[in-house]
Amino acid sequence: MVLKRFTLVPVLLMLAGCNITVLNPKSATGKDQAFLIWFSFGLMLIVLLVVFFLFFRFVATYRYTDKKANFIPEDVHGNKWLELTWTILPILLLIVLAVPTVAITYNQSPISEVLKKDEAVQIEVEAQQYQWTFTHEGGKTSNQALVIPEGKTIRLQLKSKDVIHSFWVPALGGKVDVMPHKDLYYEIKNPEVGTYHGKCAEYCGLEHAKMIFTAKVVTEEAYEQYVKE
Ligand SMILES: [Cu+2]
Repeated sequence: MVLKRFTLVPVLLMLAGCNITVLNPKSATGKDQAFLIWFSFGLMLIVLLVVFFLFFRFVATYRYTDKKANFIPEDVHGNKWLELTWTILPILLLIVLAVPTVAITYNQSPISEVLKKDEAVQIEVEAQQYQWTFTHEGGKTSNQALVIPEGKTIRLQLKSKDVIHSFWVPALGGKVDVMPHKDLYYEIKNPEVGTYHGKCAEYCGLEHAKMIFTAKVVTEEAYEQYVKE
């Protein structure tokens, strides 16, 4: 027990250095994901509090004392209401958790075909060992930076030249597997101006760690200019 308490210290110190951008989202897509994290965390916290409350109450109420040395509890055969409670409550909790999870997951899942024409800004993202190539509208390409306009729906056409990679910009959205022989379209909605880190989130070979890039969200005018340059 003592050992456990002390091993926790370096772990907490390590976490203190983490910049958890997933919890500081800068796009509608990222915000939905962060909402799911906090929502499930909140539900878990409620369960945890109830369990701990009951645990300590029972420990306090039913602890052994000299007075109870010869106490033999009454035999009971189940309790219909208690059993119904601990069956129905978890089912309700799971339903409450499932509704937003399914809605957001379906809403964000990548699609293999775009059927409708819309206003989305389309950018081709090609992954290969060990770099990304972003082809913006009008044919402008870059290996270092994905440049996108703020406040729009950005539709990324994800392609892989070789193995499975995973596209991830923690502050904006992802992770989405990038598959060879199968293009996927993934949308990032309503990004906010800023420069964010992007990476490959699927181990893809010896130099996988070098598969990083920057995602720059710029104003619409700056984007128009970047594409024309
Ligand atoms: Cu990769």
